[in-house]
Amino acid sequence: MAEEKKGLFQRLKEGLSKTRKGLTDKIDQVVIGRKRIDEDLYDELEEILVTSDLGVQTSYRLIEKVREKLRRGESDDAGLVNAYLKEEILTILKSTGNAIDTGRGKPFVIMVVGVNGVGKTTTIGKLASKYSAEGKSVLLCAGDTFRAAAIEQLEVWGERAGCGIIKHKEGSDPSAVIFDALKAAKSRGTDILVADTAGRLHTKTNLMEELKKTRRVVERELPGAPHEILLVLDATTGQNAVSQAKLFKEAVDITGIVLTKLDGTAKGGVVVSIVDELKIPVKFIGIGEGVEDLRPFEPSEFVEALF
Ligand SMILES: Nc1nc2c(ncn2[C@@H]2O[C@H](COP(=O)(O)OP(=O)(O)OP(=O)(O)O)[C@@H](O)[C@H]2O)c(=O)[nH]1
Ligand SMILES: [Mg+2]
Repeated sequence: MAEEKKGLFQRLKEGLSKTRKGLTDKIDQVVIGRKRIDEDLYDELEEILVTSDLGVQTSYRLIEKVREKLRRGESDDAGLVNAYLKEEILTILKSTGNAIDTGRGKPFVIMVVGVNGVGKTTTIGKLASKYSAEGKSVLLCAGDTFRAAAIEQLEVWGERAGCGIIKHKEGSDPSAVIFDALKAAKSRGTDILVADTAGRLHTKTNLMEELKKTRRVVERELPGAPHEILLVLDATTGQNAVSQAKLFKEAVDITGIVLTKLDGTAKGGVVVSIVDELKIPVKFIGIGEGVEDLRPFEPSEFVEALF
């Protein structure tokens, strides 16, 4: 068990290596060998944070906190900067709850939304495998009726996870598919229903209306559902992820975020920015394309892997 845990942490560290190079390695470079703390140091730090996509506001707040702590300690040991930053980042990340309690409903309904290509279907596949492996019965809903390929893609993930799928033909109304999926989940006694949706630009009003409609159908057919509406964000898009989160929150009141592709970017700092600015919890992170590359977001583990 300890071995396995170490292996998973190693994977997380590897997945976050680009972010670490962009953030903590650079911080080390400006801190190490510096005898005194001066304004230049703070300026350089702020620039590193902003370029790692922590956002201007969050970066500023973090620097002010570090400054305050150093002042209070009356220390001018630059080596403390790293430790203080780590503490402050952890405080931000711990400020929201991250766990998903799937026991809150049966079927427990998770809707997965987001713009095109962020990793929605892949995340659903990974989730299905995770929950199946935990011994729960899972049903998938092929709510992306926009392309035939989207339905097939979800079927492949469903087979891999050994779970069922409810689908209609390409081009049909997504609300009708979710209606059928809910009915099937209820009659089969399914534990968890995960619904895919078509990728849509957060700025396209008609598509956001369609999403609202799908959500309303779920609410009407199963009071208390959807229990989670997860917004998938691609970490490589940096600060644009923050504006996507704002608009999806307004439209369907998302309950959490899955941040994917953290393995491919030095801009993973966007996690901190999202939690700090929007107070929306990050529930999972994606650190690769494989089925095992979805991790529950655990603030301490994340910060340990980063620093
Ligand atoms: N490196 C990496 N790639 C990922 C991750 N998650 C998803 N991908 C890749 O991102 C691409 C798009 O994934 P999809 O799951 O099809 O994205 P989607 O949001 O369903 O896309 P649409 O349905 O077209 O809107 C695929 O090539 C995935 O393998 C991740 O965490 N890391
Ligand atoms: Mg998809």
